[in-house]
Amino acid sequence: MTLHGVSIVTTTWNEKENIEKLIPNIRNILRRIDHEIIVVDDDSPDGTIQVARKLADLAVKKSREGQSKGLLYGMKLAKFPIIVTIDADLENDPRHIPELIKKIKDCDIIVASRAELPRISEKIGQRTLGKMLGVRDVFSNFRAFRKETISSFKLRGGETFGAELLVIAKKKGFKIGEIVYEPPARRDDPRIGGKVKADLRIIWALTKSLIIYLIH
Ligand SMILES: Nc1nc2c(ncn2[C@@H]2O[C@H](COP(=O)(O)OP(=O)(O)OP(=O)(O)O)[C@@H](O)[C@H]2O)c(=O)[nH]1
Ligand SMILES: [Mg+2]
Repeated sequence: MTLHGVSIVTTTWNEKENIEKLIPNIRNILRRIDHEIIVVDDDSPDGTIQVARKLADLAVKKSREGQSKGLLYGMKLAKFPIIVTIDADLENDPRHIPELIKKIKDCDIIVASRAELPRISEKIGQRTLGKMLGVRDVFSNFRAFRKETISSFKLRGGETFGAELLVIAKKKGFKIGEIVYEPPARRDDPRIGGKVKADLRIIWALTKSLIIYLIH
């Protein structure tokens, strides 16, 4: 089956400077592929939306609901049969997008997993939920989806940094594949909040995702 065209979805919270670099970079990598770029911004105080409106094909501003809900919101707006989700903060290198597009031909969802997970909470995620789902990086939101999977996603767990989407995918019997890439060095401190807080938020997200996986 030929899958023609790709919708790139990114969510933003104060990413004005980053999307100025990211969007032209994505367009360059996808210059021979039909594509659209969708930015879902939760009304960032730095004015990300103004930059997004200039550079993206579709820029949506809405109230703050977190990354997972933003991703799903953007994916529902996508017009092409393949959807790639990517973080806006330059931690996901768009040069891996062609590989994601290639691999989605044999799967429903492909996760671009980081070879090394920097946080202890992410490592715990790998050894628990990751084992159950068959991917090493359950919190990587650098992923490709077939568009027809999107209507199956209904988020109930609150913010799970994308893990709940994979849990639902597994429950629905979608075929989940993976590519593994060497990530750039992680910044010392999380972009939002401190290190301990970041770990605790991820552990909480993991707990909720495991409960959804085991109970529902
Ligand atoms: N729309 C929206 N996007 C968000 C929100 N929080 C984070 N994001 C975006 O989601 C992506 C990942 O967020 P990060 O804060 O970088 O999360 P992370 O990569 O796990 O953590 P860091 O180590 O700090 O980079 C980025 O593109 C953010 O701008 C939010 O509340 N709403
Ligand atoms: Mg980040």
